[in-house]
Amino acid sequence: MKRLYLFLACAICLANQFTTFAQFDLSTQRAEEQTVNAVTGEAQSRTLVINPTPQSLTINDDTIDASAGFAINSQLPNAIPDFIKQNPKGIKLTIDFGKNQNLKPLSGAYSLTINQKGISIQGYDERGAFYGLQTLLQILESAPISALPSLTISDYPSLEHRGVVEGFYGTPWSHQVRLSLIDFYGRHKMNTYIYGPKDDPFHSSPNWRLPYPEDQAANLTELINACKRNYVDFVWAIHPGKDIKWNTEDYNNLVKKFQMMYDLGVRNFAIFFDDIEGEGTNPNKQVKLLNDLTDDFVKKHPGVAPLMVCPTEYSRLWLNPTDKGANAIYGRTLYPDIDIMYTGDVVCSDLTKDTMDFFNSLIKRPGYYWWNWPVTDYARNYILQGPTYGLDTTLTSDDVTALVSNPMEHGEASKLALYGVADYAWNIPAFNPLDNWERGLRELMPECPEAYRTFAIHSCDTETGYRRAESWETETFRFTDEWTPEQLKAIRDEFARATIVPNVIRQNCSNKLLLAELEPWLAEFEKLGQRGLKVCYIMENFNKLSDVEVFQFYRSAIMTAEETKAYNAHKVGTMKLQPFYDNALYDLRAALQARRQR
Ligand code: 14T
Repeated sequence: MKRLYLFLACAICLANQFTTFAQFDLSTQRAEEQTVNAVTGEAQSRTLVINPTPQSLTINDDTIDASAGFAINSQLPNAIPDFIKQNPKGIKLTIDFGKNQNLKPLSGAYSLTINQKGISIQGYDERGAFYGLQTLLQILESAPISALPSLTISDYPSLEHRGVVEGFYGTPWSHQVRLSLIDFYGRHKMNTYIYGPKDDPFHSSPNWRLPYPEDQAANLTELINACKRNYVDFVWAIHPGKDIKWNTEDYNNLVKKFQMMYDLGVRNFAIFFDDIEGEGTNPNKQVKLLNDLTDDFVKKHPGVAPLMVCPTEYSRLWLNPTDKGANAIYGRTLYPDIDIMYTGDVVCSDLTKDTMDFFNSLIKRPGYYWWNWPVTDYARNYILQGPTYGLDTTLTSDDVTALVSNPMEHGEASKLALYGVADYAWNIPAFNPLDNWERGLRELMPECPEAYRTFAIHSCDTETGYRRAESWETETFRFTDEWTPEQLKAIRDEFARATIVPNVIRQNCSNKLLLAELEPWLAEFEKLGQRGLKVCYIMENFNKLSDVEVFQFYRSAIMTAEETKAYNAHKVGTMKLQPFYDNALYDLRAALQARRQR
């Protein structure tokens, strides 16, 4: 609970207002007005759907008939998916890497050409060839096989590291969901999965010193292999700061744990010093630990990447901005190839140029952005299905070296947000939040994207913390306002849809894991639709109904104590729909009383 209060206070108040936790006062902070920025961008119509959006795509007039299959010559070690029909006499499909001099010298860069001579994928590296294949697979899904567009794509990532940090409090993802997410990362050219669930006791206290039990170790090995297949760096993070002692014994404990993880296949390591107090927060000790580990462990183990760190002062809210501050100490003394994570001006913040300039000047390198969205560990009664936005499209890799998103404990339901994270981090200048969201809805629920959209547009905001636009197509009004029958019809229709779409989703969505995660909120959405329809009916017919009739309908529209409790546990429509209902009830009651007194 303490954590929750701290979070709310942190997220709501302005940067630099406080220097220590002790000064937070939730009650005053909550009263502050929180700004809700509108979603930017707009839906585009396009024939090909490729996510992330390629940096350069030229579509020619002619088409290629590949219905006979492909004569494949691939240098990739992994098998080409079965649905690509092989035929030695078919269209030539060449996949190669490491030879094309014209590609950007960036891991993951590739070119893809489709023309009368066949299909050619050239990767800058193996990952690039894999990404070229992912693009081709998406083209094959969105174009008819007998008329593939002749085209040229030249593509590369905006940011070096793109992906996810499983870094939330709450139930860690299941093994099955993690595996499904790792395939999703590969498909959308995300190359980073940082494993750091706060509630894995072998990641944090009390058990960070101990080996994983055998079954969990076996699962981790499976995740590492899934990451390899998808060209994703599996980063194993440790969170030792709650009870670490700065002595030789604990240093050796850390080295021993790293060795155990190395033996399981880990080649990327991070140390998280967030959310701790006491001894562990000492920045000089933290730096010495990271530098020593680099010398004693990283450099002595072939294939291990430079370490990464999440500092204790990971947000501008409570960092010391002076020369003596922890981040300035990091900047001066931490080995320059160690990446330093940052959550921005507050704990859950927009990513802007100013945000990064400020941090980078302290740490003397481009920061590694930890985006606390769509994480809901501070507001677990919401499910976030809104557009990915709040990311500055003028940033480059000189400003920020990575974007990793900290998602919800609902892994499947986080994919919609990650669809946007992947798009932004790959191609920053082209990022179009609303268009990405429209495409994401189709990708994640192809069976009933419209129904998913109706649910999603009313499931975006958390009311506290990081505010997000919600229900932006819905216009609400008070019963006491001047309103037109058209206005009433529009909102009544929306409530009617809310009563219907949960069943459409239940009956059509083939991703049963996603459905199970959404279900508690679908149920509440359905009930919100039903009570919304009731108040609309009374509003519409108020003058025609007798006092007794109004009273009866009014009573039937009221939420029982149990209904309120259930709604509060799984909230939807908090920005427009539920307030419309609440206000309508309030106004109708007052109007009925006034009418009776006349
Ligand atoms: F490491 C960090 F970058 C970070 O964000 N740490 C935690 C993270 O595990 C959590 O998921 C996230 C969202 O709630 O925020 C951080 O947790 C907090 C944040 C607070 F402001 C814990 C206590 C706080 F007071």
